[in-house]
Amino acid sequence: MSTIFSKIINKEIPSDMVYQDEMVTAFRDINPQAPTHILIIPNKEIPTVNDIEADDEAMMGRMFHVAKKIAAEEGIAEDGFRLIVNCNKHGNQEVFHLHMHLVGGRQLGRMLPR
Ligand code: DGP
Repeated sequence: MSTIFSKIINKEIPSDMVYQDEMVTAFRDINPQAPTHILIIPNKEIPTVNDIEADDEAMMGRMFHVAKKIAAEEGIAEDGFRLIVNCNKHGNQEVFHLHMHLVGGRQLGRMLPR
């Protein structure tokens, strides 16, 4: 079940791509919630966290390592940032291709309302 993110990976539709390798792709969110808002996604079509398998562990590590590198490039590493992965309905996931939000560049609020 492909989503619009597969078209972004394959460059069939335009995006503000900041990184791509054989495992992951990163591009700026179309609706940024902060000065830096980048999505880091596997090139493999994995709908949700629930669908991650043991063979995906290297790719998941790559997602975190790329997040770290992009945060440094964006100049937000020292001040800090947030990594978010939403899953299914209660997590308000909208696009069913696994993605990690890298959000920063301003003081963020509490992660969850009390
Ligand atoms: P989530 O709620 O975690 O599923 O977040 C999905 C994010 O994907 C949301 O912040 C907006 C972003 N998004 C959706 N469609 C596109 C698109 O076509 N291009 C880009 N760059 N971002 C998109």
